[in-house]
Amino acid sequence: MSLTDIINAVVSLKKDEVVENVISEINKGTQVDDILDKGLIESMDVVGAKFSSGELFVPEMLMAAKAMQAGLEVLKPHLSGDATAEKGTVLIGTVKGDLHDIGKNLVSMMVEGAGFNVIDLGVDVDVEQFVTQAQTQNADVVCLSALLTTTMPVMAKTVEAIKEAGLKVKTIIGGAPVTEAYAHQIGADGFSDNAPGAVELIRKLMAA
Ligand code: B12
Repeated sequence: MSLTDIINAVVSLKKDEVVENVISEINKGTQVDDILDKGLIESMDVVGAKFSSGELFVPEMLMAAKAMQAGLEVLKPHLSGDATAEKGTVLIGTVKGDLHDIGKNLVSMMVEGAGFNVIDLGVDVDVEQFVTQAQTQNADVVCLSALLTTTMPVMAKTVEAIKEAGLKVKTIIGGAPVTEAYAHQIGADGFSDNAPGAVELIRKLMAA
């Protein structure tokens, strides 16, 4: 049994096997970060590559995502967290037109585990919703996620609308196609390509 078995189970769309393999790795004492990065997250890259090469189609990609998420649920209680007093309010969502939520959920879980009050707006969240919620919830940081190159411009629109509304909230962005340079270009306050990095970034912005 190894981390490759987790990847193979996700790619073969065998949800129960993914769960069993994750439990087995936890029991073996494998580092939780390795199970996450080299098992579950890596499996999504394999699925993405197979989708690009025409070996897998959307229904299979969805089933693979569900199998991966079942593994993630098992891992959730083991993900590092140092929750003490509430440290601030973080609003998170996947932007309008985009339904990908695995990465967003992972960021959400870790930020919550780090002691922040997380308000998850879900997927396909429009610009106005981000602005209104940031205002009414008195958010400290707004996290925008996008997985499609076609939905990245919605991040720019959201950041702009938040600034135009005169809100003091910080904005950070992420998702597979997003880069540091893009964050800079659209005037976001930060970028990270992973969930622990998002936590660090939020801590830094809150301390500034
Ligand atoms: C699973 C999946 C799906 C599932 C999503 C299920 C779900 N509940 O999320 C389904 C089947 C629904 C789907 C649909 C589509 N998909 Co899709 N999908 C994927 C896949 C295989 C995995 C994505 C994933 O979950 N990765 C794992 C997570 C953990 O990684 P992540 O999201 O990047 O998140 C990490 C970081 O980016 C960061 N992060 C994420 N968000 C944030 C936010 C902040 C603030 C911060 C700081 C950090 C951060 O931290 C996370 C943890 O480390 C990718 C391939 C890939 N390798 O990315 C394609 C992929 C993203 N999909 C793609 C496409 C084309 C589509 C469709 C258009 C297909 C179609 N023809 O219908 C539709 C679009 C639907 C829509 N409107 O959104 C393309 C996008 C191409 C592009 N350049 O835009 C990809 C890259 C596949 C490919 N190789 O072509 N997809």
